[in-house]
Amino acid sequence: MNIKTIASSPYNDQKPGTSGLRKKVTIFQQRHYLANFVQSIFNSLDDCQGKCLVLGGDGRYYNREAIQIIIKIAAANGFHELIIGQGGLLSTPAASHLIRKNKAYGGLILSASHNPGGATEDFGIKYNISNGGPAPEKYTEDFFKHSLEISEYKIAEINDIDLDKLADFEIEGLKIRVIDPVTDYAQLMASIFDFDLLKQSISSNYITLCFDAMHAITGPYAKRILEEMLGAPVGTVINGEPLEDFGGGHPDPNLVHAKELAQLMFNDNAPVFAAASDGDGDRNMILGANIFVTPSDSLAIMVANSHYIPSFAKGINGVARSMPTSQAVDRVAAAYNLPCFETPTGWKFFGNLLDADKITICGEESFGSGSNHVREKDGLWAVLFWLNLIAKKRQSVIEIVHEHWQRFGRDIYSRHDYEAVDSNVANEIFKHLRQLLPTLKEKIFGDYAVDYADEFSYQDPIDNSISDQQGIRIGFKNGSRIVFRLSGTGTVGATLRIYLEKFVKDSSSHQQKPQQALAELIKLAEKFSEIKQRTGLLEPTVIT
Ligand code: VG1
Ligand code: CO
Repeated sequence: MNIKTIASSPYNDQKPGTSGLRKKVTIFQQRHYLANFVQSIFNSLDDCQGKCLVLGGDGRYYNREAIQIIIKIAAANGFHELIIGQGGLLSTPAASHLIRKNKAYGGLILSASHNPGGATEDFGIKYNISNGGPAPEKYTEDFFKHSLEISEYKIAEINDIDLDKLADFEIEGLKIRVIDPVTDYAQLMASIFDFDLLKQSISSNYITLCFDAMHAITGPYAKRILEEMLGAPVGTVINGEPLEDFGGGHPDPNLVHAKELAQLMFNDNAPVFAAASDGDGDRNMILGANIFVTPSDSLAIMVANSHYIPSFAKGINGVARSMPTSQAVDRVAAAYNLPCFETPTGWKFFGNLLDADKITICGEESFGSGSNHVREKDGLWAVLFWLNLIAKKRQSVIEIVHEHWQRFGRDIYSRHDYEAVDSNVANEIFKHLRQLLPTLKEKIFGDYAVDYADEFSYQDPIDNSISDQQGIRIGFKNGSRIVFRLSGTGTVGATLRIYLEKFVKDSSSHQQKPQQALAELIKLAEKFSEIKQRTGLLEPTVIT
């Protein structure tokens, strides 16, 4: 194989965020930009000689071009085998599974997840390690370091490969397998859930459903699993064709961006169940007739009912949630005597706990949940979990949720995002909050007496690594919390997130509307952070 060495010089902005490197497509299209980053990853890893790499993405604009470039750089760096999803497609959880199943060295996943796609929108790339999970911080810091020092990259002089034909072939000693992106993942799902019961429940119309793939990666997965394997009527999956620009939409499954689905579910003719997933298939939004299940509640409910799912029937080891996720799951863990871990935002922090069998199920408030079956959050897994629960418990979504609140109380929850804020203003807001923290101790604001006010720092219980500055927390004696964080996935300016949570034990107050129930906390959040005042924004950009 002929290998060329191309001289290059560093870009200074290739620092991976919460989930890989995300930038505008136009940034990735700069000369040698993608090649530099990929070479930096390979330089940082131990020897790539003779190793296997999984490769695929969510199909967004620039996916195909990027894959062809990466194939050539991987070949030049000595990889011996490449496993690529047909059409260049792989959902994030499916890629994680393929890495594990094939004992690959790692994988490159091309996606900017829930960010919009298209020529002027976002692209992203993420490296996953051999456990199938996102590279932990010690890796991503090293990728960045290498990217600042890069002076050349290696590229093989081979032709573009045909990504559309399923095939196994060899190019001068390099094995390439273009595989069906869905088959292995679908088999994995069938091994976790009770597919016979689901088939019966769907064919008897006990469960009627709608799944919105938002023109992103889960279309082919959901069609195969829900329609072909489980027998749901054709048309159950809407927006099922992956498009390079996601049909102009924002592939973020929440009530704002999956509006069509929300309207369907708050209607007299609503089906029993509806769900949506994001750009790369790792998020989920769960809806029942006349109810939206917050992701934090969904996590708690899944844990509380996990024994109904065949693969968890023998029990689970423990649970984890990201820090800003509501404490609903903590209540379940306490009742079931399960260890419960609080990690920083981002799936990479669950990897060690899952590998060490400390936890079995984990999740985030940002529409993400998953288990030890892969090392990523998994949108369709959560959907199948809920369908399995409905079928087994013979209860509707609303009944399951209300029963849960009756038993454990309700953590009323909302997140307010302020997007595209000037980065200097955002940094000033955090500086101001840090200064405020020591003055808040023991202060009382109406019904809210401050219990603690700090900046979250995490020490990984397995490798003892420390991650500082993971969000500012103000906890109150009544269990309520306000958390402030800066997003690590945006591509324009800074995104400020405020997470609001109020615990209500008494079931007579469970039916409150979140924004009303949280009104006092929303006011306090502004009083502490001065976000509206300092940014000039009158309202959050997105409320979920
Ligand atoms: C957001 C979410 C976080 C999630 C991350 C990746 O990060 O808050 O919980 O893990 O996106 O999700 P941030 O830093 O913007 O708050 V996704 O579906 O990329 O893959
Ligand atoms: Co995602």
